[in-house]
Amino acid sequence: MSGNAAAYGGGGIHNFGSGARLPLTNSTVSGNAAAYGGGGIVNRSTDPSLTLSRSLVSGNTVPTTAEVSVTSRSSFTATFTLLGHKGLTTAAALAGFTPDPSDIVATSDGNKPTALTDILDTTLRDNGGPTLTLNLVAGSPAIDAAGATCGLTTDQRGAPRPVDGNGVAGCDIGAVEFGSVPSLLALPLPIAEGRHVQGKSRRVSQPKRARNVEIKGRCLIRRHARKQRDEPGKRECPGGSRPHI
Ligand SMILES: [Ca+2]
Repeated sequence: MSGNAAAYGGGGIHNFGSGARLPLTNSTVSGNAAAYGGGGIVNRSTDPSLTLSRSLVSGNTVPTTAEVSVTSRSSFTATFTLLGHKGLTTAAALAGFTPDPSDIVATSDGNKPTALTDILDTTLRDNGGPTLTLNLVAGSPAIDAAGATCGLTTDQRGAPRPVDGNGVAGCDIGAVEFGSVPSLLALPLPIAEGRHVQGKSRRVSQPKRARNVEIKGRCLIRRHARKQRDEPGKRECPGGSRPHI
């Protein structure tokens, strides 16, 4: 999730109100902006629930409150998630919740202060796969930090995960498995007279012409569906000529 802007709060995600249930797993939220709270994520009002797992939320901007903003009556948890960067204090990155011990808090006073550019490449690029992605960079604390058994076999690009990125095999935090290469099956293939739909191809059918319609010269002849083919039909010609039976 990147490049979005909100006139109020929640530049990337605004999870609002009773019944809002958002589990966000192995996702990257970066490069979003909001005018008020939650440059990356806001979770607010009564009884919304947002569960972050193995996700990366860093590099989102907001002039007030925090990059991730959670109000008191909402439910919010984050595990194996990377939050913030060294350019922010924890207070400027997180508001309304306490990070889990499994989280990486990359803020200046967090448990692993790290510059934003040492966490990920902040430019959406073609890193393989069907969509642009925000890749990690070498040495990122997100590499191999989501646990050895993340329950996934591929990343957003269709590249295998987990792969070893730092000597200790494990899934990476976020949408991209660093150093992994998408298989050819995950690449969009140009299909003649077809349309690519999320990694699969689907033939686009031609418009069907009604069986009781015939084109004669420049005129369209419509027959009643129950009438025989050789009976006269309603003739419609271009140029405003009056149809006749
Ligand atoms: Ca890895």
